[in-house]
Amino acid sequence: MKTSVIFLTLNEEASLEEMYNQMPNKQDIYEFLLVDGGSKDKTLEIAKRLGMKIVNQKETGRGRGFYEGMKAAKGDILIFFSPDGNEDPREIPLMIKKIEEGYDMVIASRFMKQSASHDVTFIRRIGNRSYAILTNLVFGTRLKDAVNGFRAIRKDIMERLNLEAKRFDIEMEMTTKVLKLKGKIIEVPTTEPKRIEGRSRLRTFYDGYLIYKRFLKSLKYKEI
Ligand SMILES: Nc1nc2c(ncn2[C@@H]2O[C@H](COP(=O)(O)OP(=O)(O)O)[C@@H](O)[C@H]2O)c(=O)[nH]1
Ligand SMILES: [Mg+2]
Repeated sequence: MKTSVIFLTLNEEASLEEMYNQMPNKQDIYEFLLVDGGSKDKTLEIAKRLGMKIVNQKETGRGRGFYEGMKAAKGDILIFFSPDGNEDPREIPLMIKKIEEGYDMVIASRFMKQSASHDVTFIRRIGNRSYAILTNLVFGTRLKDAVNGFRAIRKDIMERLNLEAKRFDIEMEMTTKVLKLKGKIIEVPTTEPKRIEGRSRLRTFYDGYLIYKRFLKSLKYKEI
């Protein structure tokens, strides 16, 4: 199967190159895409120099970035990766392997026994726990981290999700709708380091509200 790694950026010049360099087994990756939400810094310049394919988002927001990345990607397996320092690219080979074994989506999980996060605050940890509990109650799953953005998914299943989220509710939408389609999800443990530079764009309470709303809406999802 061919793999596309899709970087999501909004002003990540400080960490982009370092994270790209840390990607293991680059020769096994079919393409590196960078979906940009309107960076004003040197992000695009660096991506060009690294030979990545650039997608300038038509619509703003991280959620639309996931969608436009999927549309542009040619691989059978899509890996969504945020190069701000929060994600460890060394998990990618295992994520690819799990898809090749037959899973539809693989979430790099920050909350398994063998996992850790050096980035989530106390409040966000509670929020994240509640998203997993809700998902597990409704679907009978045993997820620990329903919403981490670092994930692999089969392109053919993602194309069936009719994704609508504009912001940080995209991950919840993907998880819920994959489960609605009876897709198989597995988590692999990861350690989340701190962001390298700058600040998170996620607004804890506003985006938390959007995530709950998106979960409820996605529960009604039916494939047409
Ligand atoms: N393409 C795209 N990427 C975005 C957008 N907003 C944020 N990102 C990227 O998404 C990743 C995660 O964002 P961040 O603000 O760190 O959120 P957090 O990691 O959930 O706290 C980073 O790599 C950002 O550059 C957007 O509108 N479009
Ligand atoms: Mg981050």
